[in-house]
Amino acid sequence: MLNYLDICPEVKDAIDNDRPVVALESTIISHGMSYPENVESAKRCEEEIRQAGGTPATIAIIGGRMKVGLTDEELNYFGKTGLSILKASRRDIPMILAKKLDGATTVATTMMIAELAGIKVFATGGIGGVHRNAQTTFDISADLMELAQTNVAVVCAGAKSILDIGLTLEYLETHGVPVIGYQTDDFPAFYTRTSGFSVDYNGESAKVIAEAIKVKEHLKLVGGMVIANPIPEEYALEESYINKVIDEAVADAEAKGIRGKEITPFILSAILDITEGKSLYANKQLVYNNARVATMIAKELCHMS
Ligand code: PSU
Ligand code: MN
Repeated sequence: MLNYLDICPEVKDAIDNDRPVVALESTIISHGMSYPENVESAKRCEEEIRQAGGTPATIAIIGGRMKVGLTDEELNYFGKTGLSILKASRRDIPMILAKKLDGATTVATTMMIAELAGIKVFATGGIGGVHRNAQTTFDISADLMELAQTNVAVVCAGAKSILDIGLTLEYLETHGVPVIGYQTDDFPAFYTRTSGFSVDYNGESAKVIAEAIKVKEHLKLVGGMVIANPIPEEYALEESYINKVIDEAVADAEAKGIRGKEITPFILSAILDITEGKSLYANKQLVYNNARVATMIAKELCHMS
């Protein structure tokens, strides 16, 4: 296994000495934003984690190696190469590694690689989920299966309403994945602080969330955890406005017959186009906020046995 995994010295040192480490994904860099904004925002995420007292570990696949912690050069390469890097979900790993290709890790593969490296907390924007009309398309993100089997806590701003949020929460319940709100009773919908659905539990502090992660570990309960951290009020978008934009983007994908792994990136970029940057600003701010909360949780975890 270690033969495919490169953990950068700074991250390795932090893991070995039980200092807080937070994983970050790379699909958001190569498929979620364009260059050079994607690199700037990836660096700012790392900076937020450092300032909060943690070590960032951006995860990606480069030349068939699973990288945990990227150099500035690697991050730049990833941002510049952008969309021509393969979006790598769990099923893509064997061929990408065998062919020594590059891969942008989704929530699913970032969790998988974080677990291999011994990292317990991961910050991202939004998780994938059950798509609208999954009854007929069967389109359910591999992120959810990963949450069912991989022991990493994912701090996110909920899920975008490009998905069927109700069905996504049902799926997580079936698979025994705890869904915890960070200082909220509502499950957030990425751009907005509420979605009309509740979370199972309100985690009032990073400490109580870290305690829940520890309990899970002690009892050997397999699987991840969703920590839903709402976008800060000042950056939230107006609900009726963004919902209309999302409906339009989903309809566009349907009309063009977009399928499979292309759907999520297509809809995300359609939203960016329609909102002319407004959604991008909110997106960045909520990821920084998730990076800060993830670091607080990772710090608490380090103090527990
Ligand atoms: N949802 C977002 N932003 C994202 C993604 C999803 O709001 O950037 C990305 C993440 O990397 C996520 C992936 O893991 O898309 C899910 O893709 P799919 O639906 O094809 O599983
Ligand atoms: Mn899908």
